[in-house]
Amino acid sequence: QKEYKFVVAGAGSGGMAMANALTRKFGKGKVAVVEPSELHFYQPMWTLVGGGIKTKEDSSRTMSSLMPKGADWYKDRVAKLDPDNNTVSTTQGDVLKYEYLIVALGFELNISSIKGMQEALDEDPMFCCNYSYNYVDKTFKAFQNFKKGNAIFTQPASPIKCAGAPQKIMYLAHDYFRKVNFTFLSQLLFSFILFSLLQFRMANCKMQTHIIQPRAPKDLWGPKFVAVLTDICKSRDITVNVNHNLVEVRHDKKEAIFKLMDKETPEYVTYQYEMLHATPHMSPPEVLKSSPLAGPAGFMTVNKHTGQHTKYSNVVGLGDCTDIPTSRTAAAVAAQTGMLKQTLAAIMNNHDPEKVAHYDGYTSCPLITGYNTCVLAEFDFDLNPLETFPFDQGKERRTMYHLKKDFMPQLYWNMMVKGLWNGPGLMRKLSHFGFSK
Ligand code: FAD
Ligand code: UQ1
Repeated sequence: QKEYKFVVAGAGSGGMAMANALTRKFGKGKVAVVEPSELHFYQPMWTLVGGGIKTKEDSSRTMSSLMPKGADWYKDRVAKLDPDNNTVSTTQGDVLKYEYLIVALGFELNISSIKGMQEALDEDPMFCCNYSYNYVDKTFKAFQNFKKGNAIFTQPASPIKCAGAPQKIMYLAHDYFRKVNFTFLSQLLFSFILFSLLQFRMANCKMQTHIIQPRAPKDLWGPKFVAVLTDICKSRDITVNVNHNLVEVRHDKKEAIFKLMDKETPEYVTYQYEMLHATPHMSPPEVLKSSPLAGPAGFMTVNKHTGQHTKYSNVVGLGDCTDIPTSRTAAAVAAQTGMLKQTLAAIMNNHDPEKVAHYDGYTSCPLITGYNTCVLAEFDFDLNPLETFPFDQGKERRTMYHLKKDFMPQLYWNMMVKGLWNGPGLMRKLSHFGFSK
């Protein structure tokens, strides 16, 4: 058994930022990081990889190049979280004792929840998914090989990371097909199968109460940004079908089977697809779901303003695996690293974290709407816009496209993973001369 001041579980966006910040502050030998992956991914780039704007190699760095030198990296999986004994065990049998635990285990993809999805990913060139590094480069090839028929983009009936990503790739596809300008364009039925979580919540309360935060699309972005997206869909040939949940793919027949969510008795509808971009269900990894840190829905239960665990006071969490009720993004994670720095300082000094940290739910989704346009949605827990820039961000803008494509990766690799970026709160205040939340 080894003893550390801090153990960080998972070194994705949140864990790597915290590991670097804590090692810088507390020095060598104080921080242990448990992370099995050889590569660290800048996942927000995968939309651009899918659109053929970046390569997938652009989105990754070796984990070792980002890991703080003074931290001990256990290149292994967390096998057990035991907060009653302040230990984390790894698959290979290391037992790490901690004073403080930082949990940032993210979301894993549940591809098997859609029957036939794995086979389709492996065997059908026109079936793609930007959510996986292994398959993200299939998407642009599918764009190029698309001739005519339905291009379908799905969103599941459960919380996902970056809820905008399934739409962003649809806008890119639409823009790409439009630019290629085939004569079949007039016959093209472009279906966007967007599941209405609001109705899902009503239909579903009875049977799936384990989903604690099923948010309606209009709950996802707030009214301002939903209005913008609705107009964009209307003004292009995009059909929005709600209440459909993808349950099966028969790629040999090019069929996608959807369950209709607003029916009392199960009803299914089959769509023929030429190209299908599917977004699978996601959830925190099993090791977290089955631990005492998780609530009934499988998420780690934390105070939404401080990130402190609701029961274990020396355990904090951030990012996708927590039950913080905001849209799950790297932008939210950035703001949450600021929150956790304050929370940990308070806990270590026996102060009440709630008096020091007050995360407002800041999250952001740069909604790519075409090959040179983007709407930068930013909002808080109550879906009030929290816009960084002093102009109306509800418009499609080229500047925001370049912010997403050129500036964000630099910000991520040079600041965020190093634990030096706590989100744009300060920028927002400065650009609004202090007249912003
Ligand atoms: P992650 O970064 O996913 O890290 C989790 C880490 O835990 C991983 O390194 C994993 O290997 C590790 N892990 C898992 N299991 C174990 C285990 N048992 N033991 C140890 N380690 C383990 N966000 C934005 O802000 N803007 C965007 O435009 C945007 N677009 C996106 C587009 C796509 C296609 C995707 C997939 C995501 C996008 N995101 C975007 C979301 C963003 O990437 C995530 O919200 C963010 O990375 C979450 O950070 P995290 O630290 O919680 O989890
Ligand atoms: C952000 O901070 C962030 O994390 C690094 C992102 O993830 C890639 C984002 O997409 C956005 C929009 C932000 C917010 C930052 C600014 C400057 C608006």
